[in-house]
Amino acid sequence: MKSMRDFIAKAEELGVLHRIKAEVDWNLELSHVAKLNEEKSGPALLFENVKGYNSPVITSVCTTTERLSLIMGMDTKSSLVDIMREWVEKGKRKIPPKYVDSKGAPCKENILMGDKIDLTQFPVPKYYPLDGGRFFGTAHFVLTKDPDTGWVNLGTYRLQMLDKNHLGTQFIKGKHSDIMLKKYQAMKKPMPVAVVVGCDPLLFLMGAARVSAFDSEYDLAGSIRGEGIEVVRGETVDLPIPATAEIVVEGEVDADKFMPEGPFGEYTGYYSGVGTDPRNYIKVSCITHRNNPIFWGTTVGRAVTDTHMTMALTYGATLWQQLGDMKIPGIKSVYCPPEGSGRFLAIISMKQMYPGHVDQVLTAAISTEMGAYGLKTVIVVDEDIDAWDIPRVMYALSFRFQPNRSQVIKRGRSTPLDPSLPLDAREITGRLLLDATIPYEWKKKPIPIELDAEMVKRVQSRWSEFGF
Ligand SMILES: Cc1cc2nc3c(=O)[nH]c(=O)nc-3n(C[C@H](O)[C@H](O)[C@H](O)COP(=O)(O)O)c2cc1C
Ligand SMILES: [Mn+2]
Repeated sequence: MKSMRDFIAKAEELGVLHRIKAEVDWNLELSHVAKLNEEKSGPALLFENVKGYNSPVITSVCTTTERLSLIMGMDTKSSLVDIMREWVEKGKRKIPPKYVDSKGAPCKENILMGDKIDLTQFPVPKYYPLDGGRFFGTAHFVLTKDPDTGWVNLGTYRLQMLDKNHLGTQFIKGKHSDIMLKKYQAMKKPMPVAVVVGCDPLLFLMGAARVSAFDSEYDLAGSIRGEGIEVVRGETVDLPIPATAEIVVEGEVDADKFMPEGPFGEYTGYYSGVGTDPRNYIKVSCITHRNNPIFWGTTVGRAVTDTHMTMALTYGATLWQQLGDMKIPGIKSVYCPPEGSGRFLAIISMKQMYPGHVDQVLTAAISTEMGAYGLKTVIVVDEDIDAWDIPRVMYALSFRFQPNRSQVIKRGRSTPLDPSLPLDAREITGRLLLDATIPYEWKKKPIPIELDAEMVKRVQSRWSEFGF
């Protein structure tokens, strides 16, 4: 799979893509169709007739594990944990992107500069009634380059369409684009960026993943695909752009310039703030797009829908990957439930091998790049329980967890989107570390009740005699 068009063809073959031919308004109607469809785990939607526009919009691409597996190139019966395991395995090597001839690259079919730049030519949705405007960037990523090392980053940070050549950004403090922007600021230079909307869907997953600092998400994507992602240079920025991208917006961000942005109906199920906030913005220098470009959006908003399934995979997989990078033995599985958008709650199943091993895993989890930012609760269970098996996790919290002994509260960096904190004090969060295991060092452990194996066999052989 190399492009959004490849995804559409495969999803259609599988019967998990639905084309909507009726006219739909970009203003609330489109997002509401998508959201209601996603609440029922419905198909990907291709809106072919958006009011006032000639080009289509796709939504609901990542809503089900079936489609996430399709994107990952896996058996479509795979579970979220299977997909994460594959991600972690593939993440052990890196395949960098490869430059291809930009002549004939689909993303260069139309090149618009100067007066021709007009973001409103695309059917950009307005998602929720109280949103500050239309959001150009939801299922997209922003490409930036570290001015010192050349590290290329892909990050999904919402983008509001402010007018025909400005996009409002929200690079949360400490995100990789923010780290890079501060370097450009110190050099008194604007930061070149490229925004990609519509592409191989794997690249959007990469944008939404907490891949560690200094690592390029492109290299992981290449490893998952088994070959380098094909890229071309931008027209006005020296950044590697996926050759098959549907829409590319090039421009620059000046760290010292601001425009009002927001609010937006975020994945927490609440608005990101009240009213607008002054934020940095992208000043557009060039737009390139394919013929009949496919605009891509995700509905964000209240869980569980498309964005939450995306983040359950991308945040869960990167937490697992980063624990792996620490080379801690015994980690069996990691699960970050989509109900918490994959980012506030993590469950880790492990085989204990020495005293204090659970404490090591609990504190390691909140020290990873993923966990150090906003993760609020970590639960560790023994290896006989799968991290994703919520009823068994509840069992462990009831029968193995002991608040007297195994509950630790720490402090750490929060997301400004966390609605459990007051709007004006969202920098720091508490973290709860729950050890729901049977202590390794106990000489006498609780004796589990087992059924008598012979009796089970006998009863099973007589089962029908009992009138079942
Ligand atoms: C739909 C969607 C919207 C997001 N919006 C933002 C945003 O506005 N700002 C932000 O900092 N992160 C946002 N995120 C989370 C980032 O994509 C995520 O933290 C990612 O790791 C950022 O890339 P980086 O680690 O390379 O900085 C969003 C994620 C998704 C899936
Ligand atoms: Mn990154």
